[in-house]
Amino acid sequence: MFCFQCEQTAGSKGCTKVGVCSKSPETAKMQDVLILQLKGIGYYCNELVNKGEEICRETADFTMEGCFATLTNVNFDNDRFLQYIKKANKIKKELIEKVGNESAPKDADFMAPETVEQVLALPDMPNLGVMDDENLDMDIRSLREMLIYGLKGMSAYAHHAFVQGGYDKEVVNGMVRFLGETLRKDITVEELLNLNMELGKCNFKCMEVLDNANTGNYGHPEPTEMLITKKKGPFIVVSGHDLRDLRELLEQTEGKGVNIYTHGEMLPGCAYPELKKHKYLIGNFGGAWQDQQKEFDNLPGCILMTSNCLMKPRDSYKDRLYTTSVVGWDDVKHIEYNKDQPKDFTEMINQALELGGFKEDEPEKRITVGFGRNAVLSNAGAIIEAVKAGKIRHFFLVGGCDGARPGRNYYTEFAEQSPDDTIILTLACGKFRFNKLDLGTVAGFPKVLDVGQCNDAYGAIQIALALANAFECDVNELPLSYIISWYEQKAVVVLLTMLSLGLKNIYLGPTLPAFVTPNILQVLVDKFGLRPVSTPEKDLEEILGKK
Ligand code: FS2
Ligand code: SF4
Repeated sequence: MFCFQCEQTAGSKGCTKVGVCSKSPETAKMQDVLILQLKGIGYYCNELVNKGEEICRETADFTMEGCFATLTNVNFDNDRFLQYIKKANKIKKELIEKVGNESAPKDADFMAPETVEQVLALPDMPNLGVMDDENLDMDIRSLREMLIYGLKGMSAYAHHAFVQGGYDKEVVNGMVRFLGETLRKDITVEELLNLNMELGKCNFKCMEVLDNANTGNYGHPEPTEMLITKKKGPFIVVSGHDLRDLRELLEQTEGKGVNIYTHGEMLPGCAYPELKKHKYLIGNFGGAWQDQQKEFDNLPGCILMTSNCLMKPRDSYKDRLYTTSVVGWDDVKHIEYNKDQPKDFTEMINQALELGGFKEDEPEKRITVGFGRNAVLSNAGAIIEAVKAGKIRHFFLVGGCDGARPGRNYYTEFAEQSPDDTIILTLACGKFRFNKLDLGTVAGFPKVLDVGQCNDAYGAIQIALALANAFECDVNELPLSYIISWYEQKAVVVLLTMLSLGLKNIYLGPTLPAFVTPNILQVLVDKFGLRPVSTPEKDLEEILGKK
């Protein structure tokens, strides 16, 4: 195996024996084969679009779901990957019959064998995996993989939008075109750079569609004081990003005496009016994803994983863990997706009741969440006044993924050391590094404004664009700096979106992606002023000293 798609990759170079995430070499191979299948499907779908025809909904759904399943910490189940591979063969066959195979690039028509053993026995071949061709220029490989990881990220956002009624043809057409382009052998560095920027723009659209689906279904998040301590009684912990799953579970637990806690990236779910109206959505349990094995150990309740980030389950809670949607782990109960019907959570609800839950209440503690774009921008007037009066000197967007590396203390220290007249906007699971610290208020606002999930990066960018409009300046002239932490591929595509919108001087950490070669890094530094984080002291001085 060879995988270097995420930040915790072995030795900051690549996982070659087994994933640091626990991905086995077998699962890595199943994923590589599926990705090769999807590249071909992308190519043929794009041919269909060029002929003026539409991609059918089933193929679009499958492309997003299959790609999402290969994202870090999502699906580790070889049998599930085999099902995806079989379906990919079927879809591809139909596409070839429709559009022909005359000018297709090599391997676009690759058909995979249909047993796990046969897939695992496939020999090395061009386009299969990252290190498919030892003669490939490393900068081309770097940008090709960046494009593929960006596509994995966008597929996640698209999937979340699709299941909530936010379907968009522009996003689907972009997805298949970019997938098909990764098969081209004559591609140049410049073309690949442009494709990555085009993907960033396409993802902005995708995130807009997702934002509309979320706010259209559940209303705009509103500032909400959320419980972060345990309450007595049976419970279910809901993790991941899928708000539709949260809603369906809330509807099915109505009147049953089961408390619902959000976990990880589901935390902002507590701030949507149509979700928080369910009074037994009582709070958030635990911290970021990398703490789950410790926090779920012997948990007297059930856990539902609706998307990333899933870690190898311990035996002490495996029997009360449930996956759904794209998520999968061998021998863990899986709740199927029903297209037009709600999912059936009965078994999990009954198990939660049997387990009995927490024995007593913990002393109460709350934090404030729910500063989505609407909540922040409805205060735009007061914010602008406070900036003009010198009460707010600077904004930092400290957002992105959390992870296990010790260097991630940078983000806690950055928040602690940021001066008292600065405000931190945050989103995604990186916020767990500082969202429970009492950092007080600035000009009447909480110092830390929680914009939401990584899925809400669209909202954060809208806030920046609206402020630039209000101050009548370029977005890069705002008193706003971006301090981004990355871990998986959604962060890759959000970064591409930010770059494609012209946002400059982004600080990226805790380490730079292993898939970015020194030459490509230099391009990103020269063109966009992208820079690695150093120490909070130095970076704060560099940012604020300049102002
Ligand atoms: Fe965090 Fe994990 Fe949000 Fe990422 S819960 S690192 O996949 O999606 O952010
Ligand atoms: Fe390694 Fe990350 Fe790939 Fe897992 S996803 S195998 S940890 S690079």
